[in-house]
Amino acid sequence: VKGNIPSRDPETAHRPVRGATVWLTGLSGSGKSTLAAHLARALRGLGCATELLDGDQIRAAAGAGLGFGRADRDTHVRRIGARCADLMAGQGIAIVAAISPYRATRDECRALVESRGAGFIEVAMQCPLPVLIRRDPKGLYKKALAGEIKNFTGISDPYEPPIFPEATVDISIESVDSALRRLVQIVRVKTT
Ligand code: ADX
Repeated sequence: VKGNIPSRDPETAHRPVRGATVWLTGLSGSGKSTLAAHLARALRGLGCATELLDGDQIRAAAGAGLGFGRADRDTHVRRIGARCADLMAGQGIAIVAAISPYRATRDECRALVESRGAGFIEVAMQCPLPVLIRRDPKGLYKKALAGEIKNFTGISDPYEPPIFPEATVDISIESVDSALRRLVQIVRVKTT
């Protein structure tokens, strides 16, 4: 990302004076990817240079290298954090959608991004587990509960929620549009 693409409308143009990372963390199916994609589109519309980093897609693109044990998840999450930090040099906005289950590893990423003078907006995606199990669009919870997938986050592997997230979103009680509006506002505040 090289600088920001200015919007043509000065009323809506939002040129960040510093970068920010919006880090969506939460269980599989909690709405991270959907909200991240909407947020990326909204911020680009406001003239912000925005990069979307989706854990699922990065894993697929990087090949079959990393699994779901703690060490591999940490390596994966640290790589994402390093990419975010790089993007902060150009006042970019990085949007991350990754389970990123370990608090200490997320905090490392926060420290790295903040050390570049950029903002870190941790968003706790907090859909209740029974709702995730009922919806289960990929059928993964069913398999995990049957023991067919080992180390599945929230079922047979830990998830450590943020203690002081900048925002909390529960898509079982809030529309994507409403959450999106809140997040855009937080990004505005954190980048000016
Ligand atoms: S992270 O824990 O390393 O941050 P990431 O967000 O990149 O996870 O990828 C999670 C996705 O991988 C889930 O949405 C799900 O589709 C898939 N997946 C496959 N196995 C597991 C597992 N054991 N635990 C969690 N997610 C899994």
